[in-house]
Amino acid sequence: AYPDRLNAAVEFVDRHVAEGRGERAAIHHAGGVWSFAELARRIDRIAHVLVDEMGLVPGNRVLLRAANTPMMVAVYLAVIKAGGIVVATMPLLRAKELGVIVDKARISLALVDARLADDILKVRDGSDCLRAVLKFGTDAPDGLEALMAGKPDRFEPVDTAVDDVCLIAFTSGTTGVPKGTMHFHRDLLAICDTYAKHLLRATPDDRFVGSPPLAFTFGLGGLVLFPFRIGASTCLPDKTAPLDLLDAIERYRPTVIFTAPTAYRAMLNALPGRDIGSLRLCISAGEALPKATFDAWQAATGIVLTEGIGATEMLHIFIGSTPEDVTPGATGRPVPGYRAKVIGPDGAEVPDGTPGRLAVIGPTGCRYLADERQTVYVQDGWNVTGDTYVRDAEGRFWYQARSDDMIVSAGYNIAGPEVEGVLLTHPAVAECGVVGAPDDERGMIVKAYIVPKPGFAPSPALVAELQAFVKAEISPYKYPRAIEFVERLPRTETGKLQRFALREIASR
Ligand code: 3SK
Repeated sequence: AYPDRLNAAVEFVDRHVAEGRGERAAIHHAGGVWSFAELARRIDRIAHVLVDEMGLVPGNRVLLRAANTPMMVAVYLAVIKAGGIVVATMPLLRAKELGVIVDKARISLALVDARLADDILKVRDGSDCLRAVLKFGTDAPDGLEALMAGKPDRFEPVDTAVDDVCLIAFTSGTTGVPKGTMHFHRDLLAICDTYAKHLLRATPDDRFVGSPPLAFTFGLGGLVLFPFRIGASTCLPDKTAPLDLLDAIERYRPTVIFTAPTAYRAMLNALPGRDIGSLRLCISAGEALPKATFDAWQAATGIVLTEGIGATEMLHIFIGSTPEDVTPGATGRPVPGYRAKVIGPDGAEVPDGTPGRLAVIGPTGCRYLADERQTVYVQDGWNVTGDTYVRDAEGRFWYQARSDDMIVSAGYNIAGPEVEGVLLTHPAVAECGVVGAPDDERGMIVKAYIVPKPGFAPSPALVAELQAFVKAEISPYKYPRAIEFVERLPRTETGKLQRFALREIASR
């Protein structure tokens, strides 16, 4: 239970300063370290700029656009402290995509890293709601840093209600149609007091690092909210590609890492000679974790990867595991505070062992911004996800596929991710995506798109070898009847495989 009036920014930063922890490290970055006190001063000055110079009033929606930089953290929390609503956007988005978000969320103001300003300036010129764009990370006299210089160090937080919206997180999901999901001040605390408290069990001496963008709630939670809730620190290296993450681990000595299976696989290839001994907790989310990746990481590092499934709609992870309670291949159990069930097409719970749609209920939940998909996604308070799961008799949840990723071939139900998991254990396969391709005889056939590892040239012999490999590992009817070698796979800005894009290609 939280008080009725609460501003989340105060809980994540000011509380540490007020309780004597101001000098503790909050952010390690290429330029040094910001303490909680330093971060608080910056947040307050930015909040003054937002109100005094940009005319922010509580409830205004403010678009943010930056990579994972310390200033991105400061502007995020400043908007919330000033009673605004953050709409953080992925750095990779272009003007067309930003325009959709600006229009849908009725954005009034934007704070953007100067290096990423061009696209949003184009949007402002044609927008009927976006009235000001301010750049940061620049020496320009009209930039945010120059304006901050003349502002006081203290800003009185806006007296928000615990269930005022403070964040609209957009998800293009894996389907490509953006939806805005609204989250309250209390939701930001709730993910820390459920998932992070019970499954991460971090301490103030932990240091967090990872690759998900702060504009993705996976990154916001894992790299800002979870550490800051307990006065721990975060490391924000300039770059977060897998090899940069290895550099960051050697440089900052983090203890907790959040990233996706693809990044663990890429790090594994470059691991020999690197020192990642500071890590004690490795969290894999954003995509289902293939058992092959789990095994390879454990063999190479001795660390058990802990998996979680989350959703932008739920803000963060709602089923997960601890290193002590990992069953390889299973996602885990519902996070304390959440309940989960597997339902059939009629909405009724199916028996354990039967695949069905995953539904979840908890302290955070889906509230779409002006989107009729709300009634499909939320039924009787339960959030019905797009994932097919099986629950076992011990209450563990096992991922099968996105519900629309099940391939029905000659009457067999085949989960694309299962076939991907097998292919990934073959030495020639770096990445792969498995979808259904239309077929006159079987309705659908299993088709694999494969990025080969360096040194493995695509050839009919390699196709035959991979097919035989899958047949030997799992039921032969699941083997990919078609295999195509590609240079890269289509992924969302957050790195998720876009199987819908592969399906489109496969059906041409
Ligand atoms: O898996 C996801 O998509 C996700 C989304 C939001 C927050 C956390 C996670 C893992």
